Amino acid sequence: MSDIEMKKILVTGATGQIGSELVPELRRIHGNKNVVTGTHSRPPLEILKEGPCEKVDVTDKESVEKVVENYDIDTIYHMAAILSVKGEENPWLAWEVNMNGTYNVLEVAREKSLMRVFCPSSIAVFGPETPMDNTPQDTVLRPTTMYGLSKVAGELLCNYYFKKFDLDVRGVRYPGIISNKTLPGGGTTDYAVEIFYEAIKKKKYTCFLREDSILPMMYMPDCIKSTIDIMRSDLIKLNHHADFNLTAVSFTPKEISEEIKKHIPEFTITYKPDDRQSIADSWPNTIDDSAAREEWGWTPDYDLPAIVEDMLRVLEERHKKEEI
Ligand code: AKB
Repeated sequence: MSDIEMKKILVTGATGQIGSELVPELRRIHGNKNVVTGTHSRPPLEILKEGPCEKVDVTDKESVEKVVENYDIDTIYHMAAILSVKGEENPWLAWEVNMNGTYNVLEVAREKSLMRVFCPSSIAVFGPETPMDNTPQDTVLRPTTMYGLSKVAGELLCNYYFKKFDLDVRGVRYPGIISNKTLPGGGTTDYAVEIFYEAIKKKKYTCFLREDSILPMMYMPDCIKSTIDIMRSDLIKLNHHADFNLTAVSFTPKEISEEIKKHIPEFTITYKPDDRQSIADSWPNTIDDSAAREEWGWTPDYDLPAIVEDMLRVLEERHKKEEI
């Protein structure tokens, strides 16, 4: 299927950190009216109101079905999920949204013979027994969080739907995503976003992870690029489907703080590790994403200095306008 044939898109979880930047980009490519913002609890940002907005609760299959029917949807980006920290606070909700929500989306896609579905996974699929450095594509998947186990099951389910029902489901294992429009909600990698807001507003930050806690990360423009590129790639070239390793850069809280200090010399950081540290400790340091590079041409554009420079530039402007 060429890009032009992808005409009617539904994005679930569209008001979240990634969804709120993915929708405008998809609308730029496909036209405002062809991309439906599926929102649940958070009200959509103004920009998301430039095209159709519908209430979609992925835990209620009928609510997904209704929008798919009414808008003649052929492609779903299923971004709704409960992340790692929120998932540990409320594992029952994480099960409901991540397991049953994904199952409902896949079932609607199968029943309505949709062309393509994007189901993101995460580095949370890995666990303490996984090799931590240059984590291989195909390796031990024994996570210790509800989020992680729901993502492993989600990947397996998506791959099952591809094999059993010929449903073209694709997905990547996102690392921590750094962005400046919508705050992430309830993740372990959230410190790498919060640190910028605090650096600009207060010139200091207390980090909930240890200074040497290294994690794989990515800037939002790379995240959006990867999401759209994998959906545009040729099915015939894909050996993997819903479980591509993906990364851009790995760094520690100390390293990002030192990079920030190059722009804001008075910035200080202190460390007060909490429960989130054990989640971070169970995730890889660095990721081998060669399968994504080989099968659909993945390459990131932003390294740590480029991320820090751009984040500070954008957030400084927003701070001057009193938006943050
Ligand atoms: C989280 O920290 O839970 C997420 C993720 C890595 O999937 N950002």
